[in-house]
Amino acid sequence: MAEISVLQRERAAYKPKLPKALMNGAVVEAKRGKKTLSAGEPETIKSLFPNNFGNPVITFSSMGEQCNIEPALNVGVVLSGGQAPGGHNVIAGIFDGIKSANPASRLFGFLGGPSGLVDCKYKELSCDVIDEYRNTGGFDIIGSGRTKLETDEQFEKAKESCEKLGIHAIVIIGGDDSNTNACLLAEYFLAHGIQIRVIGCPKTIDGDLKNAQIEASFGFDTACKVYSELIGNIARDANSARKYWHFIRLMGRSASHIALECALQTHPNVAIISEEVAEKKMTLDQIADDIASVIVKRAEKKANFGVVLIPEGLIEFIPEMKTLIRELNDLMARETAGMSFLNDDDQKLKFIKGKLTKGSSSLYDSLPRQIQLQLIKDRDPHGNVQVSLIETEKLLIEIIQGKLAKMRKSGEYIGKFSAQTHFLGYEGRCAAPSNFDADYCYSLGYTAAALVANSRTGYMAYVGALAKPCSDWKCGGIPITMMMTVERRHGEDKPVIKKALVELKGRPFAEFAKNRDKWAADNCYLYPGPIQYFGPESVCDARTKTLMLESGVKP
Ligand code: FBP
Repeated sequence: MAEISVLQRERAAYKPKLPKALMNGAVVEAKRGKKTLSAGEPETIKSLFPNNFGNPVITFSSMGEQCNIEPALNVGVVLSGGQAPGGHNVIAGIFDGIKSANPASRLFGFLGGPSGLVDCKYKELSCDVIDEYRNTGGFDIIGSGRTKLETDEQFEKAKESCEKLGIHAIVIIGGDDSNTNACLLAEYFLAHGIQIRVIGCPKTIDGDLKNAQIEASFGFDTACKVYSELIGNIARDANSARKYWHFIRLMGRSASHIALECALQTHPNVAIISEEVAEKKMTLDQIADDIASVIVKRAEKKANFGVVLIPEGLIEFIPEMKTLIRELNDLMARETAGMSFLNDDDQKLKFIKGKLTKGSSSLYDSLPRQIQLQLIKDRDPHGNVQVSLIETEKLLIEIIQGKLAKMRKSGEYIGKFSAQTHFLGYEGRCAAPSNFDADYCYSLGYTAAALVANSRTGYMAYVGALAKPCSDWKCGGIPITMMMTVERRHGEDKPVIKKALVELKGRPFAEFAKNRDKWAADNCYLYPGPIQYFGPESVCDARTKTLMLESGVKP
């Protein structure tokens, strides 16, 4: 057997807590709510999902005693998109849930993401395999991938894979796009009289899959705790050495939930929130001005050090950059063939600049060459720029250096500016799940199994009242169509689950806005330290500040 760490060995014994509703197994009583609508554009969503639209919300309560269902359930599971702590516990929850419904049930993991389902690449997940992965981070039990599951041809092949293995239901663990596609698959199966059910689970460290129904996506809690530990350590170093400004870019493709949560956990001198930048229509130059003014003020107090948090998605929220990126995306989609002949970076840059509009071309020209090249790297399968590859922190430092040099000449700045850069992303995505994520994920998996046992399809597993102790959590299923609206993507109207951006009128942002001037001027750093798996509940079971504030509880 492969060697495992001491912590991993001890942690394997952790028994995730389950809500009361699920304590007696996955065969639970399902209460049906009223008919539902969609988050937006109900007529269009209804026309696209005639078989799923309007389904009621399902709430589970325990039936009191364990009972078997017949026949045994064969379930397939897919991990879709970026890793998020707790994925293995979702799978363990599904496994234990279907076994509780009937011990002869079987779980098949499709390998490497949605493509595994299409190409029927799978492995059966036995009790031994599941036990090896309980409470561990990562998605390595079956791997993940970013293949989009959206064509009829793929759906047909998915059906063939399921029929070959005698699978009754598929659970797709993914973000907003993957859950939208889970619903498309559920609709296709219903429309073609195929009896296979499809259930989704809300995953993403980015925290942007949440809405009136879903309180949090799994992985956000652990990832933010890992980043906050590291930011706290860096802040303490800054406060000890007193000679560096640390610019820390944080993952989160689009929304700034991670940056905001980490700011609430660590009290940095500056934290940029992309949604505020967009709302105030700020330019790159204005953002740099704001940071420079904090640097200047702190220098007056001889504090030539500090910590700046930058959300990874910032670049796409700056209106002028957004226009440039949109033009680049279209251009690169249109000119794939033309560009494939250009091997040399200089040729590529010349080609691109010649095709941009005047405004975008001069903005592009003003950027450092490194950033120009990062902006034309390959797009992701959804056609989006891969923001994790763009070093916004370096771009900002370069602009700020120029500003400080000018201010020094005019006597407005008397300090010394020396910057260090960091990018925190992959460090947190596969961490061993916190107690919260371990419990939440296990409950999500168990709930997915209960939805399957109740013959539901087109639903997302739901576990709520998350600020309360686990035993009081509510569970059930939300019809995925209920969260949908229509958005224009790459020139086409598409059904989507709306991404949740940071609410500028929401409590987490208000808490940050109330304190940020004090955090900028003084050294108010908090040092959260590493995630604790053993010890007092107040530490081990702590929720994110975002979740507590959104639930109306003062953290
Ligand atoms: P998901 O939306 O699939 O959960 O992934 C989120 C994320 O971690 C982003 O924060 C980041 O921008 C992106 O994945 C990085 O993707 P990759 O793993 O392909 O480098």
